Amino acid sequence: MSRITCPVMNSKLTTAERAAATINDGDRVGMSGFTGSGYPKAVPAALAERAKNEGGDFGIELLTGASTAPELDGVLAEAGVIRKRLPFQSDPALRKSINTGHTEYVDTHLSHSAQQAWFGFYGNLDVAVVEVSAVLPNGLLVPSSSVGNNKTWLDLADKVIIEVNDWHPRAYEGFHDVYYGTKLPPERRPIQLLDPLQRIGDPYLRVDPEKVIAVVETHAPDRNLPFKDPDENSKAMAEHVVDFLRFEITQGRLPENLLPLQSGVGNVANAVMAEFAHSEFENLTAYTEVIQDGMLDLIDTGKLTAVSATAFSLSAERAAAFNAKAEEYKGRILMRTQEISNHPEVIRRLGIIAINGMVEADIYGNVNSTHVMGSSIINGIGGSGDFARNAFLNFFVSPSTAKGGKISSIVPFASHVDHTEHDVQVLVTEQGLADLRGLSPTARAKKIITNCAHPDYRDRLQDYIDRAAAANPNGQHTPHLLAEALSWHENYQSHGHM
Ligand code: 0RQ
Repeated sequence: MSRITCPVMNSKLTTAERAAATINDGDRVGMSGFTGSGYPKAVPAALAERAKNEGGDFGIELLTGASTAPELDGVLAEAGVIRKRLPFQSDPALRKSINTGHTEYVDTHLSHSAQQAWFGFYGNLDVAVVEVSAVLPNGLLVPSSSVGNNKTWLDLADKVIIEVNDWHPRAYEGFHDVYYGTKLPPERRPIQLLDPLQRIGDPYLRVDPEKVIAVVETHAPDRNLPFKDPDENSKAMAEHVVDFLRFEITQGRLPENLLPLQSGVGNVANAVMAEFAHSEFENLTAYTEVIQDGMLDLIDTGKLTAVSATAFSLSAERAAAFNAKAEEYKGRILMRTQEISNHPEVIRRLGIIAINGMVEADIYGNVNSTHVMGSSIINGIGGSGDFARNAFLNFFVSPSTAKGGKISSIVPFASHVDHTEHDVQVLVTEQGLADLRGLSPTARAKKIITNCAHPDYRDRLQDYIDRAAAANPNGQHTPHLLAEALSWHENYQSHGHM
């Protein structure tokens, strides 16, 4: 049976090529998609093809929810179409386009992107291209595997293109909660969300049918990247996190079933979730952005009773299993817009435990989540800042070394700072865990070097700090040797090791 049961929307059915032809050079386009799910699968490829055929320097500004997939960011970046992009991305072709200076990349916090569009900070939105799983007889849209910024793009865009993908289970109806109460300051009101599964919005996205210029049918899976099986390092990090949470319970600082969890993207974050499965914790909840395999496993074993998120990011195997029995997860998963899933007010109120990956941290606790050697972007800050700064408790996790030990993830000075020393509470490597709460910079440095740095780099870090302290009699608060602070990175660039 067709997924489009609205006569008006049915009358707009067309091909991806015709839909793509309505997008103009220079347009600002908001597309759906968050961590490889719920992105349009056909129109971006048709647009890339059209740009290639036309030649010249056809280009658009592209806004999404977060990272997408080869069928969106990949094809458009390879065709050289993306002039400007925001917010989070993780596609290799797009990363290259950004790092070689072809694409301008604006790495905003994920909770900021919708509101900044509403504030008018990005200019007019010309087109929205949004994937949904069904269109109801009254024209309401059933979202698919991510909600992201879709509500905002549909509301703000002058023209709308809808992709209806019947690969998604029809049972998605009832999984979503789209908040329509957002107003601009000074009209804003408190967001009355007191529990991860509490509904505060509608199950559907709305769209003005007058604005819909094309509807395209697709049948194509989400990106569905495989996860690495947790290695020894990620298991060790996961154990440190879980042990620490146990300790916090004994100290009366956390309840037995913890507080709602947020887990970031990547293999390490997924491994931490897997570790919870082997733990004694029960009745856990999550208020997060992304549901990866590890979190779905926790729901299956009954350890996790409620999850609020904005997107799935599953392996192909797990996505197939979910799609086959989606109905059974209803009532335990609620998918929200990213302005709500990542809302500082809600994160602060619920008291989230945030666990995110990092690239490097410095001895004083500044964290780099995004850049290699200060210059080349990997993915982006994503939601890590939204969650970390407003969390009850935050963890940043990374192996203590990268590139076969040639890089230390603990450095004298972070080559790029996403999370300042003021925001970072607990650092974790396979070596151990440094609880930085309530510590001065020099006390933090001692803990980070002793507990987190790899033994191969510990003495050199200590030597750095000792010499920095000796050289700065009136700079004992955060002693640095400015000429040497980034010398480890320089060493790597010149000699191939830190
Ligand atoms: O590169 O694959 O080429 O070897 O960085 O590193 O160890 O596989 O870690 O998959 O957990 O990702 C920070 C990138 C970690 C991720 C980051 C190299 C390393 C490898 C990946 P290779 P791992 P993970 C909410 C949360 C920001 C967004 C965020 C991330 C690659 O967690 O993007 O937190 N975070 N969002 O070799 C040079 C170092 C390095 C290094 C690692 N010190 N120097 N390269 N690498 N450390 C979700 C969303 O926002 C959507």
